[in-house]
Amino acid sequence: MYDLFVTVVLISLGIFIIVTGLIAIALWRGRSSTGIPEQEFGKTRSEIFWMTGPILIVVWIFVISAKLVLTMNAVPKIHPTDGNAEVELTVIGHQWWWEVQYSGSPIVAANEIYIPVGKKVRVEIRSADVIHSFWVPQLARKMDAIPGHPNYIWLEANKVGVYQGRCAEYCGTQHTWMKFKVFVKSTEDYAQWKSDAEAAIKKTAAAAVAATGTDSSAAPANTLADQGKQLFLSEGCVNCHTIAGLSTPNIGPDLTRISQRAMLGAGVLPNSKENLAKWLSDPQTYKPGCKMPDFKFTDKQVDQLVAFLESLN
Ligand code: HEC
Ligand SMILES: [Cu+2]
Repeated sequence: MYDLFVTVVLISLGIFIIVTGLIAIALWRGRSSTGIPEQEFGKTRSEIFWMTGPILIVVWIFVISAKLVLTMNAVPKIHPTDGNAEVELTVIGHQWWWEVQYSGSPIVAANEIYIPVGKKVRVEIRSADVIHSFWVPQLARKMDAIPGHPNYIWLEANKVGVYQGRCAEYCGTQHTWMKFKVFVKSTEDYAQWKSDAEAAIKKTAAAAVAATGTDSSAAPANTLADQGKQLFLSEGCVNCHTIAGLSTPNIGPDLTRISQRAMLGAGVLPNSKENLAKWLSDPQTYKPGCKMPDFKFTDKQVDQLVAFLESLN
């Protein structure tokens, strides 16, 4: 895209210089004339030249642009067998956050994408509600997230770092706060991150299964985290949020590894214990109109929920 951009700019610059140059020459030559200079009519050869020249240039720009668009669109719709994609992701736009699923892995993240450097990442883009647009300006072009119609895009970063992404299609009140980050890691760091995440999810799921094995009604919820877990189950959080082994919906972000998240609310607050408490005590203050209701929790209940969510990692 950059090469095409530079080519087109150079062509335009050349035309600009020729045209303004000719005008400057004409002005210079006619500077002392009074009255109307002699006019020339019907020079067939130069008319053909000045007609076909620009047409050929436009056709040439069309051909090089079309070629690029066709190669850019060539993202396989089914699982590629040529080993082209090293990582496959499904990104789902929700009002107003992003769900990120890793193919062949239980990892489900929210508003964060981890990818290895220098690898082609195939991203399937979906929407859970309205039209959104997935955009990481430094890594790829925009791609719309359309309900019922998956789109595909390549993501590839050649430098380790953190890249800002956002929704690029107005999708309702909190469109502005539908941000995400792409963490580009070295191959080793990425592998480490992936195995840590998978191990943590397994651990949380196993702990949840073990807990339902015992009679939880008889066992008193003695730690703050246990009390938080009871609240999580009784207050309806389980109807919207997944926690491995505990619940499965995706109305809201997966909370299995919420303690590891960089930001809350798709960018509105940096993640910390204090900010998690603020969010839980009233999400509507920090992200007005967002799809998580204000539960009007007491400070104690908020502490319990924070202790529970922070205990998952
Ligand atoms: C009606 C569905 C719904 C219910 C019920 C609900 N949430 Fe949410 N929650 C959401 C949505 C949607 C978001 C994402 C908001 C956004 O960023 O726009 C969210 C965000 C969050 C976040 C921030 C996650 C992140 O990565 O930014 C936390 C933490 C959270 N909810 C915890 C809870 C807890 C604890 C409960 C129960 C007391 C709960 N939620 C109940 C829908 C719900
Ligand atoms: Cu949007």
